[in-house]
Amino acid sequence: MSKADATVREHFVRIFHREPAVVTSAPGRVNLIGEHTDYNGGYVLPMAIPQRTWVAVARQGDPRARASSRNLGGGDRVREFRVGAEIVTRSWVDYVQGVTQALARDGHTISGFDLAIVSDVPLGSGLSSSAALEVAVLRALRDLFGLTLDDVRLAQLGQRAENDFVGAPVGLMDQMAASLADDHTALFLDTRTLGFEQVPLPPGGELVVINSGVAHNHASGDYRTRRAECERAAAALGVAQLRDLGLADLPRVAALPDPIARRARHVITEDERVLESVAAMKAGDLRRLGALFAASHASQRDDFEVSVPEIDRLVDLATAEHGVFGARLTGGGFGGSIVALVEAGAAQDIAARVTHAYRAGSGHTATVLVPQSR
Ligand code: GAF
Repeated sequence: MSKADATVREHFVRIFHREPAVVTSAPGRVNLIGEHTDYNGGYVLPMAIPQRTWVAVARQGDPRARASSRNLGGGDRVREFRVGAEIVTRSWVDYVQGVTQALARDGHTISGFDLAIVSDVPLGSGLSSSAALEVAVLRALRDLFGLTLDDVRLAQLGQRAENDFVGAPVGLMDQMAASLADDHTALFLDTRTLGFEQVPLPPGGELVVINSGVAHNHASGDYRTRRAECERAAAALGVAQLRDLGLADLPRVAALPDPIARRARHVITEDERVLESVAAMKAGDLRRLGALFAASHASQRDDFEVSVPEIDRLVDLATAEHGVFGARLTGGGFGGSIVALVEAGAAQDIAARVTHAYRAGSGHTATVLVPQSR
């Protein structure tokens, strides 16, 4: 049993005074490239991070669900709801309620349960704490109630929980990463066909992931606005999704009014950058991959306008470091984290220098998630 398994077990026993029947977990993710492409039917390239959300569960005799989280707020307070009669509370328990509702709507039968949660995926950091929670809870309930659910379907139900119950109009990338990715290989995913391939990071390269300390919230307006802008652009160009366009369509795209022309240009060029990144990884070309990170960041900052000054600063600080191939905002944006591709062996020192300079210049404290401290 790992230390984390033991921790969530202990939390369960302390709160519910009995042993859990199932203990499971799911990771957060860092997206290497392919941002705001998933809800446009495009390509993404996420990888799991070492930080995870652990869940312990046991059945209850009635339809009540009781949940307690050590990290998500409320201390040891137990949140309770009736399975089949979920009510939005605008708190973390909505992710659990969203999951039970999504399972029922998909035809699965479950009853009441007790559930404990422990997580070290930082909230609002652009590293998918929500998907880690949804997928961990789904895995736990799949085991507990013997549900027939493959990993792709499980990810789709996690997305439904977030779209339909929590009210965040997110795409499928994060749940697919939490359900299928590991922290050694990137998951190259076509979000339209759901075809995927595991692509290892080339030897000689290593990742740095730094949380800016500026939090985001995808249930809020900005993410929704971007998604609506993409849909308007696709409709104006006569396609179902921006995925249906390529670089040859950019002159047509440029004729759209601002800002939807820039939003569409980001998505179309970003899809292309994902494909080029996969090719660069397979060819072991770290310089090319780093250059694609840099181009992706510029596109997110200038065309898609999802960056913030603190993130730009972290990217600039990282890019100025010797041994860095490229850096970019990762995740939905409006705060969150950066990912940098660096020379193998240099990650720890580069991360320390970047976070130090960031604190000195901004007053914000940045946290290094990858590599984990020695
Ligand atoms: C968030 C969303 F949850 C994802 O679906 C994706 O759109 C991402 O932002 C941007 O690439 O993480």
